[in-house]
Amino acid sequence: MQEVIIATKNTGKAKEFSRMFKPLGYEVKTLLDFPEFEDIEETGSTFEENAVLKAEAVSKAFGKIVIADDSGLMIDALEGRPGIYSARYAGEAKSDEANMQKVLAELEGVPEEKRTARFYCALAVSVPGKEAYTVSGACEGRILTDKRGSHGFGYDPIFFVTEKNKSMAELPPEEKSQISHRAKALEKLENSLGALFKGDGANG
Ligand code: ITT
Repeated sequence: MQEVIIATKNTGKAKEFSRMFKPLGYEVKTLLDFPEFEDIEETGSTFEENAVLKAEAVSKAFGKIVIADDSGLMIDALEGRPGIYSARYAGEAKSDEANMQKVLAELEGVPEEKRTARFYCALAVSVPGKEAYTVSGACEGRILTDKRGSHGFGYDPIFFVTEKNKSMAELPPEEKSQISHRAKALEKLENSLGALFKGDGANG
């Protein structure tokens, strides 16, 4: 199997990428396989900029093709927050539970029709010596008033997926991997993957 490196230390993302890349014939390696690799500062002001920063830092260090994911939750009633700050919304500790409680508290008293939100994912591809490029995907829904379901990670238990009529955390992993913001972004890369990795002996 061909190997693809994803520049992430997030275990939830790592699992989802492994699942999504398998049928495409790729084995996923992430920064969890290289724990000594230092955290990359996300200093960009958009998901796309941050994804490029992560992909380029890792592809430069390894000399290989690298894909990075920058993603988050955008809530209309909060003017798009937490957005690019989703991972650390309630503080540096990156606690999913604290992040969800903060969102639920901020939306207290906001009626259902005004709780609209979307997950957004930007994927950046960096090929050594070339300029990185990005694709993106989104998944529409609304914020629940309580947590539901036990699958997934991050804000999944409080995100109601309109097209599935279930919370994201109520969806089994194989279903989330078909409809998520991450899946939609990856779909846009699928056609170019073959050409991208062709002849890239260093990655295989
Ligand atoms: P890496 O930078 O190492 O990939 P990270 O968790 O810091 O890990 P981001 O900066 O892209 O990654 O932040 C993404 C956050 O957005 C993540 O921690 C979750 O809180 C949220 N998020 C993204 N995708 C999600 C999903 O599919 N389900 C639930 N929450 C998600």
